[in-house]
Amino acid sequence: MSIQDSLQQKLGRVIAEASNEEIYSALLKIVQEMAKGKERPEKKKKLYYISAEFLIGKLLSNNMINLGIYNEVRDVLAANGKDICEIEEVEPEPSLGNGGLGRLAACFLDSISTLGLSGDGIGLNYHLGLFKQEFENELQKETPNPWIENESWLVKTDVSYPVSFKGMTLNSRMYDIEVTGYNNMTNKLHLFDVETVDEDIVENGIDFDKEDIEKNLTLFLYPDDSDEKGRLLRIYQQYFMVSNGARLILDECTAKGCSLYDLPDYAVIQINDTHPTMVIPELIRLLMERGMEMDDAIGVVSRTCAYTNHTILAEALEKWPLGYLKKVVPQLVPIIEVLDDKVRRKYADESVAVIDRNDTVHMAHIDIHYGFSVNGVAALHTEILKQNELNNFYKIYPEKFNNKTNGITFRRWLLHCNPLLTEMLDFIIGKGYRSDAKQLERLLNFRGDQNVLSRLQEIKKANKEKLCEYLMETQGIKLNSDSIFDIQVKRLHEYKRQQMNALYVIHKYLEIKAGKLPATPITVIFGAKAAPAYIIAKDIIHLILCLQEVINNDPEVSPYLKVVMVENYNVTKAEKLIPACDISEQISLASKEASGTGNMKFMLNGAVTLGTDDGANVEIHELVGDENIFVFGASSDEVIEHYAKADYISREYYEKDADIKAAVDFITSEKVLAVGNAENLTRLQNELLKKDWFMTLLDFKAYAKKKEEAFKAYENKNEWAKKMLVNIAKAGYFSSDRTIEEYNRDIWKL
Ligand code: 26Q
Repeated sequence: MSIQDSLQQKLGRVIAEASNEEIYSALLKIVQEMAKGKERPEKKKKLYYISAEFLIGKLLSNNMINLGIYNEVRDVLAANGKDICEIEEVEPEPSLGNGGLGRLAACFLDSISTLGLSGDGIGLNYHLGLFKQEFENELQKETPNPWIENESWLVKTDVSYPVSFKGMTLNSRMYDIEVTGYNNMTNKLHLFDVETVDEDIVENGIDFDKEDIEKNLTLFLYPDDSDEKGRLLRIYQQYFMVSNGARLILDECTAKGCSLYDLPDYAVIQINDTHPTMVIPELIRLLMERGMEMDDAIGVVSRTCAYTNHTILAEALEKWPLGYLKKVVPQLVPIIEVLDDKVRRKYADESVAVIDRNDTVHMAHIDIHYGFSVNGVAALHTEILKQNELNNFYKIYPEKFNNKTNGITFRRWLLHCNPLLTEMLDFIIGKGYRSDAKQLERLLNFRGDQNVLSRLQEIKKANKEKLCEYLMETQGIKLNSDSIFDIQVKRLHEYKRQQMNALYVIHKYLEIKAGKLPATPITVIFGAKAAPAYIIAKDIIHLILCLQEVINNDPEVSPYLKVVMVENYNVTKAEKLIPACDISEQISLASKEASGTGNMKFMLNGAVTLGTDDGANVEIHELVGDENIFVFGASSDEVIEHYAKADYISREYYEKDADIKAAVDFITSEKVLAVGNAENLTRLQNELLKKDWFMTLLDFKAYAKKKEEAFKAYENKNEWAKKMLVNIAKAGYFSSDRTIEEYNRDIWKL
């Protein structure tokens, strides 16, 4: 049946008369039926990717692209007076992740299906995704973010397990989301839920009773680790996820005839950061329950589990007081004690213990001792793990350590979000790059082709215009599509240094006020959510919103400089922002950003990176060469040395440099105080002067200088277009298809 016919059949009437909502729900059903027909037959060995977050974003268009029906649907709709973009607007975004780690898991599922590998995701069905961000009085306000409607991608299964906590047993329910691969079969994302969750317990914003576990277990996605409260609830969530996951895995393997002693031949479990680490003791417990000796169970589990580390920020490494585990999951405590005991018998080094002298359980240590693989997410990150952060473990288990540089799915981050660029690429280098991303390098042959360079500029301009329209509609902000779009979008964190970008904005404002005008107007765009309990992060948002007020309303300055903070930055907004970007801000303090993946998305869409040699920026730098990237700042070695010597004093930089002083002083100037709060602004200023843990002032001058260089380079339109071209051509390496091939080759061996 043609798309036209099946749409009409589902709608029960002609397309032209149906509402966007009706068309969305009809398409959802069509896609689900098509996906069902492509389910993978069971294979002996399967990957289980366990993650507390899957930031999948909207699914309709992506699924249609992967099923190969997107263009036909778009054309049928257009012929009936409907715009596919408006249908897309109807779909709520499932924001089941905080940022990079969750989005990575989603890209991986896409690539696993696309490569035809047998692998499912296991996670939690949060009823409310990451909070919705609203701006009120130049401050972030959090509101609930529901995404489950009557018609949704979730398919209820008959899988259910009783999960026991101290003094309470909860019955789970498994829901599945079909993950369609590009021109290939489908795998599943299994999301576990409890049927007793009650959305009505949420009040004023996103508050709720943290102790009513039956009603709140899968109610919310945790908005980060900075929230001191609710740590017990976090343990409930984690155990619920892994206990369900472990039973599903054992059931599926036994159904395939596995004897449990050969579990590693049937299953490999990738543990996405330490959030699912309790799967290790839980699997050991379940195997023992099924009659296995403890030592055998430990051996089997250790050959099944592999761990990915996503951070070197010490404060983000999960550690649970043993007392918490006793309160929530006492059944795991004796097992964790044995795991600790075995380590202590073998290694005198206190720093590698599972339970430390303060009775705190170090989750990553369980993964490293009792998993067969430990990987970092970019070359530099893995080196830092080996040489610094996890050096004591590396000395014990050098063979376990390996690098898997992150990647992104080109289906979403090119084909879907940038149709104009896709069309041009199809035309000049053929469609092969869609499944073999390295073929993007063919673009290099067109470096001297004036038509191609002009077309790249036209496409960028068109994408900027589209973004302008969108921001006008959604936030009532008028932007100039002929200005330079300089964009920093990512979670708000001091190490990512949005505050350094904000200081530059002040610096530029003061320059313009003094009569020094930029050759081309500049638009600085931010998008970021701050964890609700992360005070300084919220102060930084406040500063940016105040600057937006002050600068955009200053008629002397606003023709040359505009600042915009996009509200509620999420996957959907990323898809609109990234294709419109000229300069991609990747300015973390070197050594702190494990990889970054936004940097890859921007590059793929023809933005030029302004960044530090950190995370995957290092690899971008190597690929595109010095002429096609703007790199500045202290190196990771220098930064690590500053920390070791504790010799960085931010005030010295403030006092000896007039530009730094002027910019920092401006935070509490009359102009800013007229629109903002003294409390927030003073606190932020003091933080920069007295602490500045992430060394903003250390790198500020080098940053400002490099940014000027980038702006100057932009003036030569043709040379800039060549930089765009090289960035796109070299982005192939960052396809998550490549990343997944490496995981499979080195770790999963499916
Ligand atoms: C921890 C404890 C309690 C509650 C929450 C958390 C928590 C939640 C989310 C800790 C960390 C996260 C998210 C981490 C994350 O997104 N890391 C990013 O992972 C990306 C994919 O590998 C990298 O590209 C980024 O560099 C890294 O910051």
